[in-house]
Amino acid sequence: MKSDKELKGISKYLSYVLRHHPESIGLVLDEQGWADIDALLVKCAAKNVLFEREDLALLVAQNDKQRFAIDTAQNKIRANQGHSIRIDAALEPQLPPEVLYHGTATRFLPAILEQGLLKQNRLHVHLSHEIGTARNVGTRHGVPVVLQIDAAAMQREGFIFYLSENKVWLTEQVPAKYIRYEE
Ligand code: HQG
Repeated sequence: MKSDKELKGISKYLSYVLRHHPESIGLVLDEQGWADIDALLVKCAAKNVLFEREDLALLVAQNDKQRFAIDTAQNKIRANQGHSIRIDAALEPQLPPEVLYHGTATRFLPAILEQGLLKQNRLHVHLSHEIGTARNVGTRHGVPVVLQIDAAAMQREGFIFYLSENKVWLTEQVPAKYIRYEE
């Protein structure tokens, strides 16, 4: 049985493989981003990242942000969001809350207020329903600042929003006119 620390290390490795670089271990994802669990175990083991099916089940169930999903037949695993590689998670457009939040670092503010929020190397811009979550995301990048997004206006004006399985709001871009922040 793995310790929490070991599971966290495996989780980070799986984020890298399943969101960004499956080819780094010779893994092929299907169009919806699913990886065969048996293949994943073998290919990770070949890179000396050793874990069992049971470790994976525990890691998925306990993951603080529910980053991964295992299919009902228990044969496949995928990252719920955060990809840079093209996958079609088959998400249905959803009506967003009136306001959504995006946490970022203060040093990005000038560029964001000029260009809007861009998805950079991910498939979507990531937005949160809760300020606290957004602040934590911002802290990952430096001195945090939380931007308030007028999601209702965006939706009215034709922007499409998706909700990932782990409740992250996703959209293609956020033009600067929909962004507010407190000094
Ligand atoms: C910034 C974590 C300059 C943007 C989190 C962000 C999230 C701009 C950074 C998920 C910009 C991209 C994603 C512009 C956006 N000029 N900077 N025009 N537009 N940016 O990591 O949203 O723990 O790709 O503000 O919880 O920080 O990995 O995106 O600071 O859900 O599961 O460019 O990652 O989840 O950074 O984080 P990221 P993010 P996990």
